[in-house]
Amino acid sequence: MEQAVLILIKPDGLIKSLTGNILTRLSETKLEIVAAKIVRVSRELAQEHYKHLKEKPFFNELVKYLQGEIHDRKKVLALVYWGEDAIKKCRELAGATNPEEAEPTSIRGSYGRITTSGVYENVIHVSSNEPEANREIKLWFEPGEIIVELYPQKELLYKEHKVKTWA
Ligand code: FUP
Repeated sequence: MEQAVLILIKPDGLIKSLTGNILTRLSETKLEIVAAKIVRVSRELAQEHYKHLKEKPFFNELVKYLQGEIHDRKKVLALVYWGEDAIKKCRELAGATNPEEAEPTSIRGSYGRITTSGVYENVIHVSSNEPEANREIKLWFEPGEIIVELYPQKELLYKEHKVKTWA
């Protein structure tokens, strides 16, 4: 079954210069990259992304982590991969959520760590299932930023809507 998956290379992945290694590992899947961008993560975006963990004691730390406040690297690399069994393939490569339980050769097993405050810094996010991938991809990307039509779209005519253009 062909499906899409959201991948985030989180601030710890970026500050540790792991982007190349992670993309190389992901290329083993032979999936197609259909969207990619660097994002400055707002508090609202981080909270919405991790809303299923809102009640957890580590939620605030987790939001700060995704925003890059812990690593002084305030950005993440967001990508959408597309193809056969994309979620399963990428989650296998990523490894378990807890870096200590992750397969040592997986991305999180190789590069993740647990901080003294107990947050898993696991360098990469991978959507956990199709409904979550759908929700997350729509949260992080606009339709025009993805080169294929993953989900139904509509066109709206915005009047007097301020946009930035090159001067
Ligand atoms: P995953 O789908 O593997 O990203 O796992 P979750 O959505 O359950 O967790 C999201 C993030 O919360 C993880 F990347 C790390 C963090 N987390 C912790 O820090 N401690 C926990 O006990 C569980 C998750």
